[in-house]
Amino acid sequence: MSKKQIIIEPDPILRKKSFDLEKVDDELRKLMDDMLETMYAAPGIGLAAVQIGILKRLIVIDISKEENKKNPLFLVNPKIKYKSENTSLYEEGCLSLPGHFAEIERPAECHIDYIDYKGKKKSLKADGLLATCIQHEIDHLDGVLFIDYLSKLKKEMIIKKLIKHKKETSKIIL
Ligand code: K2U
Ligand code: ZN
Repeated sequence: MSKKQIIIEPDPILRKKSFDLEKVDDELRKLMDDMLETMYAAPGIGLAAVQIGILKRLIVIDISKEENKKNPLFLVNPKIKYKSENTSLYEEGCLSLPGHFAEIERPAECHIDYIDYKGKKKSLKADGLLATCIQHEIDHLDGVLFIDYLSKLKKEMIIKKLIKHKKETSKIIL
């Protein structure tokens, strides 16, 4: 397994739509393993393939808090089939927007169809943080970031700060 570089906003690839996968094979499972290792190391509770520069509709999630009770979810070609009317508020962050957090309102419950790590068709009903995380990650597959739900002013302020962050970190000579 290997950790991958996470792409930081602003970057045009984060605004592109990802493509469905044709099949789940060992090569894809290796990519899912690498994404999971990258996510745990960040650390994060979710990661979409586009965040490591791969335009495939592929997500890994693990909202378990305990270090020794990992419970990863591998979502291939996830499709939202239902979103509840009632909503919930969570403070969201994103590994592609380091250091920025905001309260985002989303449907409190969602149902998805997807293909799992072994290539089997599955369905999942999610609420709470899992529902929020699934919607956050599927947004990534459509080129949408959580800052898109903020006011123009707040979004532009965050992007300006990220441009400065990228300039400063790109100067660090290892
Ligand atoms: O897309 C990402 O970078 C994954 C986010 C997942 C997330 C989605 C919704 C709400 C919170 C997080 C990262 O894991 S950001 C790191 C993080 C972890 C736990 C709570 C908040 C932020
Ligand atoms: Zn994100």
